[in-house]
Amino acid sequence: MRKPPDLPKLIAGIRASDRASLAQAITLVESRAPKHRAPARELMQAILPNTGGALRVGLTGTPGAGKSTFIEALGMMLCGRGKKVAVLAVDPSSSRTGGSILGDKTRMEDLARHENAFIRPSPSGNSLGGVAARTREALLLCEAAGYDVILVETVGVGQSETAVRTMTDFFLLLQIAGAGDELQGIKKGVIELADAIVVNKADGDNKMRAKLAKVEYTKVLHFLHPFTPGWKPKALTCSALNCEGIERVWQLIEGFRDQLTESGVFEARRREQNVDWFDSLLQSIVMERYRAEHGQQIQRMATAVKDGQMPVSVALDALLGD
Ligand SMILES: Nc1nc2c(ncn2[C@@H]2O[C@H](COP(=O)(O)OP(=O)(O)O)[C@@H](O)[C@H]2O)c(=O)[nH]1
Ligand SMILES: [Mg+2]
Repeated sequence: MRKPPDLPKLIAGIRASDRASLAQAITLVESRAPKHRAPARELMQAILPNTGGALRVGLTGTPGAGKSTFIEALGMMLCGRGKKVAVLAVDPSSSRTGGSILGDKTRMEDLARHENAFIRPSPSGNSLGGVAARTREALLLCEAAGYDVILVETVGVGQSETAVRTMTDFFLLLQIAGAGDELQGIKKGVIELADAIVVNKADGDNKMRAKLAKVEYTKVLHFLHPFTPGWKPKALTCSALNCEGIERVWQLIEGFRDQLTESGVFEARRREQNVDWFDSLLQSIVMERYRAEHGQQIQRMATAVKDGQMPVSVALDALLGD
């Protein structure tokens, strides 16, 4: 983005749901160039009244579980019903791998071409915090552009599931039936974040195993404390490849939204998520500034602590002193 953005035009374009304007706006908020910060802030302020209207769905699962295929199937189903679907990604490793979704566009060929769909690869960056912050802003921009459903995909690098959980309403874990031990290969704790576990590839020879896995997951979920107050996480099966069971997954998500809207949890959580976002940005910005100003002292204290010359409490006092 070389020329300064024409903000009024950009904002009008977003409100008119013009995809090129949306893409350009996301590029602006993803930019780390200092000269883009002020216009990016102005943009976010301007579109704020038009945000909040989408159902935000997080999706995680190990590579190969079928996330891209699932997004294509669900996305095409929703687009076929006249809904507008945006796909975003949180993948802090994508600067290395070249962007998971970008490569995946081949698996989402029909969706990528559909006029109701918008697909955006993960912003580059090596800090999860930065990637997540920019994805949140992209999400709000998609809402302002009139997208009804926003799917946020993550491959589960580091803490990225937690980051996606904190920016979405519904969190879906896509699994495949393993050989015997269903809990193998899943990072501990991810199940606890899920509102649903969907066992994919329930087709052909694999159908029976997928059904058994679903039974296992149902048992596991029964003993876990639900992440979303008042919601009992469910296990389902589907075949993203054959578009089977996708409708049931969507019904579950809509049922979730209706139930939680009724109980007030839906809105309450979004408000909390905003405060969490504010808190985590505040933390990282304050840290960044402090490090920029006091880098050398921090380094000295860290060395002293490392060499056992100073207790941590004393080093902190020396730094922050009072
Ligand atoms: N049999 C079968 N294969 C599937 C299904 N969903 C995805 N696959 C295949 O699994 C592989 C990985 O799928 P992909 O969507 O790229 O997984 P991702 O890495 O989680 O995004 C591809 O070869 C897909 O064709 C399914 O429902 N059934
Ligand atoms: Mg993929």
